[in-house]
Amino acid sequence: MPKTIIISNRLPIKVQRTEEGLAYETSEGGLATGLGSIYKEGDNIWIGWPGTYFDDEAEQQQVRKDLSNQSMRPVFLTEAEIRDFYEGFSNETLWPTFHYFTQYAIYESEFWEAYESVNFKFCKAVMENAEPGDTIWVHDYQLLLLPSLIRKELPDSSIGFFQHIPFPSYEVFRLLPWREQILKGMLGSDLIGFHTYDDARHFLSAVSRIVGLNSSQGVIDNGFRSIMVDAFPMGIDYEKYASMAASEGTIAKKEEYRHALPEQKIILSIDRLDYSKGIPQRLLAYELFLKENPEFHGRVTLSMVVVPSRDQVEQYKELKETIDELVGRINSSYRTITWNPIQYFYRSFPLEDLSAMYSIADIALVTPMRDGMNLVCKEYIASKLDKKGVLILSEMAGASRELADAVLINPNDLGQMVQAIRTSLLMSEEEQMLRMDHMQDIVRRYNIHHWVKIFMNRLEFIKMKQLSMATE
Ligand code: GDG
Repeated sequence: MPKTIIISNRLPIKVQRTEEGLAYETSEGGLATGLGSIYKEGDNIWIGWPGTYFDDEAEQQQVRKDLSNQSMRPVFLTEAEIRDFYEGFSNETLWPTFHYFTQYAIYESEFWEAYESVNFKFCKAVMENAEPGDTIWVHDYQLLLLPSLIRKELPDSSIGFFQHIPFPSYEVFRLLPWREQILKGMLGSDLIGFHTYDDARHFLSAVSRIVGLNSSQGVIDNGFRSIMVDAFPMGIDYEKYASMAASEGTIAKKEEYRHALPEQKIILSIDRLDYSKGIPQRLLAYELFLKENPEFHGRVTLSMVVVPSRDQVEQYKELKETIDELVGRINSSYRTITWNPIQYFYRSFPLEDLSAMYSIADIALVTPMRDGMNLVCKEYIASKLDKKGVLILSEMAGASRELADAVLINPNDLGQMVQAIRTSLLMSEEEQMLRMDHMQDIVRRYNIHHWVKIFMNRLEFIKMKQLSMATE
């Protein structure tokens, strides 16, 4: 019986060593939720790294055994692989290049060699589990070479690939010394998905100019197979966020927050620590807003959550310092005995707290310099049960293509961000509700389950078409 294999760098679970032994924490992320209905079914499996370094054979065996009961197969990475493949090529070469931060990109042949060898390692793990006829879905920029490695071993398998981060324009992509190998790696797929049409268009243009393969209506013919390239904007588990916002726990937390911030307009900002998210620019815009709008002093609070991420990498350490300094400067310049312009948290929160923050916020300020999609803004929309609240959203987030009723801004335009904050604070409730209603329709309809379904259906359609052409 053919099965489906999901592969991503990280498994939807985190394994940790504790004093009592190994502890398993399941991921609540959107991808894990959306694909949960697939990988837990029948013989289907999910292959990936469990997120912790294990060198002890007995410990690895234990992890293997524990995870196999949950339809997961671990790929163990060595310390050198974590450093060169994950922190190195994935996060210091591909991540900055694909987010247009080319000044941060490191082109290091040792990183590339590690990237190739870890992609081989993943391929080996796939081969230990796959059979002809299986459907394989590879995720994200850490595994760009994997589709063609699997194709060599299993020529007739059905392979889908989805990239969660942007695909840059040809002019930026071509800076990578390994651009051709990367594209050829991806072209092992039958279906290649991105969040937006622009990403898909950039990919097709890079394939045409670097590999010399042209496309017609998103389909590339490599002489052996047709490869379809399209946009599949990812959604969230809408019902989860909507029902959590109505839960007793969230309502109690919301009251607690309201009590702590009486009569304040709350502007919410939530991101992982990352230069792509535009956090310093957002702070500068808020500072300028306070300077130009003294009538709002004492009446507005920026509640800013920055979730620690990749803090071993130099640029992230520097970014953290920049944010700390800006928050310090703004708070010390404007605070009063009874008011703090910014509530700054450098940590992550349980989902219930997040839900209360989404529900209570008058404005969500989501202003990345680049973002594949951005799920935070969709979670905010789903949490707004009374439809009151405004979303300020960067044009550079994939989500802006769907959410035309947000107040859209260019994150490089400080003046426009300042104006957007003012407009949103003064927006009538009627207009807020009208805009929110439209956005909720979209986010509810194009949810994570819809996303998984249309991607898998398209992959199946392509395979059927290939089979029917082969028998003609
Ligand atoms: C990549 C792409 C694309 C945040 N703080 C806390 C917390 N979160 C959760 C949010 C949200 C997730 O983290 C962040 O998702 P994003 O989509 O905003 O951003 P990335 O992590 O950069 O994700 C992105 C995504 O992949 C999917 O394809 O949209 O463009 O960069 O779900 O809720 N969760 C908890 N506590 C926190 O403090 N529990």
